[in-house]
Amino acid sequence: MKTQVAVIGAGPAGLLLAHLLRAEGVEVIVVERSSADHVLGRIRAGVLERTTTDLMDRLGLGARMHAEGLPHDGFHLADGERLIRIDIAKLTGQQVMVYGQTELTRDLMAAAPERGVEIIYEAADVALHDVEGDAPYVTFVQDGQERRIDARFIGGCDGFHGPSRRAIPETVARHFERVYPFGWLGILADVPPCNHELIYANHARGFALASMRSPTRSRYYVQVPLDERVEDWPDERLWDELAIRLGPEAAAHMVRGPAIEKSIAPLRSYVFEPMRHGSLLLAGDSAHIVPPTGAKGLNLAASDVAYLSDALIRFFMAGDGDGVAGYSDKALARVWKAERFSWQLTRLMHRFPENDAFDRRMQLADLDYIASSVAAQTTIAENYVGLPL
Ligand code: RFL
Ligand code: PHB
Repeated sequence: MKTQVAVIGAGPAGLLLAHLLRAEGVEVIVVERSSADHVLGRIRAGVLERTTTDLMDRLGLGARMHAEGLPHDGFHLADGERLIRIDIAKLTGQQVMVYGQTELTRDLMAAAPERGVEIIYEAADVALHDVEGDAPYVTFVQDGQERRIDARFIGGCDGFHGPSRRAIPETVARHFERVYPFGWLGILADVPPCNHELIYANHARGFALASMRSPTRSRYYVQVPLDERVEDWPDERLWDELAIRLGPEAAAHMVRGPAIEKSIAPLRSYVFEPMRHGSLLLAGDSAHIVPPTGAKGLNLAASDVAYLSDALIRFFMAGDGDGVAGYSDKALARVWKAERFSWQLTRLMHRFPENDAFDRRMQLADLDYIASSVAAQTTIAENYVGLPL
C-alpha cells in the first residue's frame, strides 16, 4: 500500500489527525493493533477543553457532542470539609465540556468510512522502518499476512506503550519522568452525580474525584497505594471511602450503585523529546503522559494534532516544510505547561507517603489561599480550560 501519511494508533490522537488531514485532501491510512470494540471499551478521559471541541466542530463532527455533552462553568476543589468553587466561566469567559473519550472516539470512528479515512484494525507486529529518510514505511501482519505501507511521513499516535517512540534512537532521545507512589481507582456507575460539577478533594486519607459522563452516569476516583488491587475494593468499601473523602456536602447527595467498570491507573508525568525525528512525528500519549489530575491528557493529544495537521497540510499543499521542522518545539512548549499544571495540581491534592504534618498544613494553607484569592483562582481556571494554541 502507498499513502502520504501512515498513522499508527486509532486512539483520539490518531483518529483526529487522520480526519484533519483527510479533510484537506491528504491521503492517510491508520493502523491499529486492537479491535474497534477494544478501543471503545477503554474508559478514560471525561473533560474536553475548547481546543478539543473546536477541532470536532472544524471537522463538522461536533453535533452529538453539543447535544449530549455537558458544558461546565466551573468545578470545585475540596479540603475534606468545604467546597471551593473555581468559576471558570467568570474567570476566563470559557467553559469545559464533559463528554467521554469513548464518545468522542465513537464519533470519529463512525465518520471514518464516509470521509474516506481508512483504518486497519487488529494489525499485529506493527513496525516502523527508515524513519530518518523521506521514504519511511510501516510493516504489520493482518490476517496472518505480512503487509507494508509506504508513506512520506509516519504519525506516531500509538500511546505510551506503542512502538513509535522506540523507533527514535536513544542517541537523540531525552526522557523526563516522575512516577507517583499511588494510582487512581476509578468506578463507573449508572447513578446521578453527587454534584452538577466536578469535585477534586484533598482529604487527610487521600485524594478523591467526583466526575460524571451524563446526568445519569457517574465517574468517581480515589487515590490508592500502588500495591492495591481492584479486588481489595468491593463497591461498598469504595462508596464509603468516597463519602468520607469528598466531604459532607457531596456525601449527602451521593447515590450509590453497582460498578459497571472498575480499574486502577498508575500516575505518571513523562515527556519525550524530540517529538519529531526525520519523517516520524509523535503526538499524544506516545510522547508524553500527565497525571489525570488536570484533565489534560486527551486535550494535549488534541493540541499536538492541531499543530501537526497544520504542519503536514502546509507541507503537502504548499510544499513548505517549515511547519514540520518546527513541530516538536511548538508542541513541546505547550506540553511542558500542561505538565507543570498537572504536576502542581497532583502535588496539591494528593497524600504522599513521605508527607508529614508540615506538608499537610502547607496543602491546607494553599487551598485556603486559593479559596480567598481571585488571582489564585484565575491561574487555576486559565490552565484548566486550556492555554491558547
Ligand atoms: P491512546 O488513547 O492510548 O491511543 C493509542 C492507540 O494506539 C494503539 N496502539 C497501537 N497501534 C498499532 N500498533 C501498536 N503496536 C500499538 N500500540 C498501541 C492503542 O491500541 C490505542 O488505540 O493515546 P492517544 O490517542 O494519544 O490519546 C491519549 C488519551 O487517551 C489520554 O491522554 C487520556 O485518556 C488521559 N486521560 C484524560 N485526559 C483528559 O484530557 N481529560 C481527562 O479527564 C482524562 N482522564 C485520562 C483520564 C487517562 C486515564 N487513564 C486510564 C490513563 C482518566 C484516566 C483514568
Ligand atoms: C473523568 O471524568 O474521568 C475525569 C475527569 C477529570 C479528571 C480526570 C478524569 O481530571
